[in-house]
Amino acid sequence: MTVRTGVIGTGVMGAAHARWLAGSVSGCELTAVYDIDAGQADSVATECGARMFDDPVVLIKDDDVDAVLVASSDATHEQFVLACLAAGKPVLCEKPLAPDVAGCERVLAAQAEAGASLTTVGFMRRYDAGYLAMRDVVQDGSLGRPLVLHCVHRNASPVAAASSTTLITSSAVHEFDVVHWLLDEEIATVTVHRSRPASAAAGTQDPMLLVLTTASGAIVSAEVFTTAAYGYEVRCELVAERGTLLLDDPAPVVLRRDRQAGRGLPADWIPRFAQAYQRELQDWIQAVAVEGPARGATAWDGYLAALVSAAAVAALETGLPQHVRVPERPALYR
Ligand code: ISE
Repeated sequence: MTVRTGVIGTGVMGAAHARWLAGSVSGCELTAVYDIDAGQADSVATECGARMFDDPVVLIKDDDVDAVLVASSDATHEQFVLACLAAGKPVLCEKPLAPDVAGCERVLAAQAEAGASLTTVGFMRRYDAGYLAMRDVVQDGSLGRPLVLHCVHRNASPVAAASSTTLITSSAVHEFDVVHWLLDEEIATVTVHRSRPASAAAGTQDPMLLVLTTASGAIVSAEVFTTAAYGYEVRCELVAERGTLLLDDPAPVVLRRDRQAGRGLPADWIPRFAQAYQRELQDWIQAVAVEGPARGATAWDGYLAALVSAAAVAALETGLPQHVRVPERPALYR
């Protein structure tokens, strides 16, 4: 079966997804695109040979669309995921599933009603070779119990009109999912420490340092710095009982010139995670084709990340540690 896909939101991320679905992912075809900016949608539609829609809900219901990728602005994710669930269509939603906990709860309820796990959340780091290698070592237990995790998340510049809250719900949220997925446990508490803001921070709390503890007692430091100027960089180091694991910048080539040695850094996350994104898309398409459960992050994972985001926003506002209260997972919720 060829999966006919539609993309809602063709900004930087959505356009990249559209190109991959049209060009490098097998077993699928890009048939439809929509963007609030019709010119943007039109140019992606023309480039990728897809139909441009002027109504996202019409796109979702269209007979030539089997599955939908949502990459519109964060605040609109929930409404489009709900429309996909109402139409009984699988949906890959870019992170966050919704910026707030209530939105994720509505998605979980709609999915339970649909009676199928139709939602995948785009936490692409789960498909990155480096993070996967780290997870293998954590799982084989050879290093003993994880004790400390240090995460660094730096952007050259923030994506759109960023606020301190969106630095948490849109950027730090990757770290929340990584901690949960890598250590296979839930985050129990969050504290947010403020540095003095960078000159380019434009009124936001940038950088910030989040300290998390996990249910089993590991501790995590996560630096989020989105106006780092020099380039995009994600690092992660695990300290365990019998050794450490370091996910460093993966650029394979070291350039030596003028008495200096150095590795290039990408301008943003797309080159850094291009392979991971394409693996994520391939995996999703395969799951849709066989009507199997989605294998990436689930709606429940998106909900867990939103619970931590909400606690982090409260921690930032109050300056106090916050507990993350995770309710019992109802059997139907994935
Ligand atoms: C952006 O939306 C992403 O998804 C990137 O992966 C992340 O690194 C960046 O901070 C976000 O703003």
